[in-house]
Amino acid sequence: MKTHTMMAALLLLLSSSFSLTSTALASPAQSTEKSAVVQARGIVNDVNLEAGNLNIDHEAIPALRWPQMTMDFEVTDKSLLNGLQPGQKIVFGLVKASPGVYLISHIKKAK
Ligand SMILES: [Cu+2]
Repeated sequence: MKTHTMMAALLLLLSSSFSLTSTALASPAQSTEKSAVVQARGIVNDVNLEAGNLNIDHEAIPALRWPQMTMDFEVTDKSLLNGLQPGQKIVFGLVKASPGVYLISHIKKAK
């Protein structure tokens, strides 16, 4: 399973080799992001009700410096997955569980 820990390390590596922007990654503004719910959009590929996770093709999430990608997410409550089908467009909220690990805390169907 992909994790954003590796992604973050890669992005850090890339940005520091290109310029001096690595100092921006340690800015105080980062700390306010940690407790916030980050909004994102995507399309459901697969839902696993028993495991409490789903695979999403998500759009880029600038607030987290994540590019567009396909990945698995766990949810904070399995009931969030009720009624979701592959192909469903969703708007969802991410909360930080641990460094580089985000859980989906809410899901809304989108058009
Ligand atoms: Cu991702």
